[in-house]
Amino acid sequence: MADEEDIILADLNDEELVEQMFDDLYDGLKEEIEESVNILLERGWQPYDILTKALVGGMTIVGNDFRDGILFVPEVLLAANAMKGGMFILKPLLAETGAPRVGKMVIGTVKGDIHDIGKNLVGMMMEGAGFEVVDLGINNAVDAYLDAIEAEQPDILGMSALLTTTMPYMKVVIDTLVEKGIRDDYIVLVGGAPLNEEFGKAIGADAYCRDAAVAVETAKTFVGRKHNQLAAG
Ligand code: B1M
Repeated sequence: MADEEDIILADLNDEELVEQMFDDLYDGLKEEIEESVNILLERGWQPYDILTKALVGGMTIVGNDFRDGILFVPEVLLAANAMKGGMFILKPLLAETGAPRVGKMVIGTVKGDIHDIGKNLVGMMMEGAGFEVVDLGINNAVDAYLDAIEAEQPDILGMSALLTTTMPYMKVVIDTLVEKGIRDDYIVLVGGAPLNEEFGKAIGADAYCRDAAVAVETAKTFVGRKHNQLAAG
């Protein structure tokens, strides 16, 4: 059997290459991931398919082994870094639809939480769908969201949380919007692996988005509705 160094990525068929990408992501091999992304692009793969089938698919395996105590934080950081390398190549391609701006979103990961891969993916897909996206990064306290929505006047406020300990902070932000009497000025969308629809409803968000594709569809629906209401009013 060929050892790792003997593998020529371009010689693998699509299925083998995606399998190899799962392994390379697992091993945090950023350059190999970048090369494979470029190979799949050259073979005519859609950027969205590379993202979901190869990169997110590989990250799911990493996530499961992290959960089961097989991988630890340093390895997962390397895997995340490799994934970001791939996403960096895909980002301009996903955003390249040339669609007119359909709305604006401010998005950030909540206070205490430094997970940003899912949020970045949502931002990329939203940009690809024609939204203007203002990304606040990670670890955002309520004031960061308030300052950004005041300065940017977005249609949508998006929040991401990956920890069961940080997801309740979304309610702190929404409650503050209510206190200030500005809750209904924004469409509030929330997402992240530990959330669900029930949680979204319970904290007063407009919708919970299971993944980036759902986030785009939900955003379009709500922004369309808002524009119709404005036109009717
Ligand atoms: Co963390 N971590 N992590 N981690 N990490 C999880 C979340 C965990 C589930 C792993 C596990 O145990 N199985 C677990 C949480 C358990 C829990 O809360 N119940 C966990 C833990 C415990 C921790 C630490 C506490 C570990 C430690 O230090 N002991 C620590 C916390 C640090 C902190 O935040 N304060 C920690 C650290 C890290 C790393 C730094 C090593 C790294 C983050 C690197 C980075 O993001 N730059 C990391 C990673 C990578 C993960 C896993 C493995 C993968 C997350 C990911 O990127 N998924 C994760 C396991 C898992 O989720 N299975 C885990 C891929 C991404 C595309 O999916 O983020 O779900 P996701 O995003 C999706 C949807 O959720 C949705 O769309 C996205 C795209 O489809 N979505 C939105 C997300 N945000 C949205 C916002 C929206 C809409 C949709 O707004 C409109």
